[in-house]
Amino acid sequence: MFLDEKIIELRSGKGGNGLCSFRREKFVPLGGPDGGDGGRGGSVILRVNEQYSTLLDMGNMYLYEAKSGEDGGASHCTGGSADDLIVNVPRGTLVKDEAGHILADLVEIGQSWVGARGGKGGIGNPHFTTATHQAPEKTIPGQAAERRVIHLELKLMADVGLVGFPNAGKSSLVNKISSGRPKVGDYPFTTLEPVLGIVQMGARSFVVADIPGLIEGASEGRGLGHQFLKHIERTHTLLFVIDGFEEDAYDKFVALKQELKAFHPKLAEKPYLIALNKVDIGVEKAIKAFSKKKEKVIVTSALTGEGCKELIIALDSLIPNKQKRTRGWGES
Ligand SMILES: Nc1nc2c(ncn2[C@@H]2O[C@H](COP(=O)(O)OP(=O)(O)OP(=O)(O)O)[C@@H](O)[C@H]2O)c(=O)[nH]1
Ligand SMILES: [Mg+2]
Repeated sequence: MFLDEKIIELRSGKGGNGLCSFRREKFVPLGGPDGGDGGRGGSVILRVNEQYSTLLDMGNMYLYEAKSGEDGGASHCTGGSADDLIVNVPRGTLVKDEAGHILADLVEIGQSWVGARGGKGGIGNPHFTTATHQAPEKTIPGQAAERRVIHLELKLMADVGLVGFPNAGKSSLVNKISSGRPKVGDYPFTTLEPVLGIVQMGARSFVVADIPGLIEGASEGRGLGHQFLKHIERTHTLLFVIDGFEEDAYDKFVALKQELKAFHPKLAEKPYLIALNKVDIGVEKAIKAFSKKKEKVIVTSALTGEGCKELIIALDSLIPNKQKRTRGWGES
């Protein structure tokens, strides 16, 4: 499952205390009570921000803490209230408590949810004055702060699905260009289930899905990859990862396309890019073979990072903006 997750702690501000105070003035023998009320503590509010597309956009802060309200002052001075702290989250964020109960499902742009409510301000002693009790010393302290640890979840739809034969370097590339950390191994079928990674490009991000290697006959159920072809059905763009060191690199590409088409003709119609990987060990023959067929390739090395930036830019330009913004809810 493509799930982006994050745990954060919210702490609201405590309310300011009400003050017990009496007016003291020269020549006024008995000043009345004049303690001010406390100010309100700040709340911590989660709000959907359309600029955010993944939880990664929130940065890596764990504790979100609003300020406390100020205590009341003498001469009926009410303490200042603290500002609410707004925590921006991407659209589609599901909020759960530590036990896994759903607290909020933030699906609309601008939708907000008070995660930790600021404490109410306390009450100063003048409020307790009665006909028979003119000099009360009673006050009410500010309300305590709230603290809550929450789990944020965002269902992601991968924008880019990586397809390739085993050992082509799909997982290595995902490690290099995204936040995903799939296992890499020098043997086929290292990747046994899809791994998601978020690629950050300036203020924007998109999601890549590493899937297990396909083999010929995958569309009929051979190997592992076929179970995951359905995942790439939902992705917008495909990235063919080809081991450029292999003699038959171009044939491998044709075979992959064939498998996709056999699984579902629509898969073969998706926009795609080709990463000719392992340039560090020589891919000249493969480059020639692809250019002969007028197939544009991006030459990469997941080992040295060569071509990876170019690959990110090219992938990003293929993903329409709409997809970037509407990702994250509805679909699972
Ligand atoms: N020289 C070189 N080796 C690479 C490169 N990319 C990957 N490799 C190596 O190729 C082997 C396979 O890499 P993986 O990333 O696990 O390949 P994969 O496509 O994910 O393989 P499966 O999960 O089995 O389908 C590993 O030994 C990597 O270190 C590259 O650009 N250059
Ligand atoms: Mg792999």
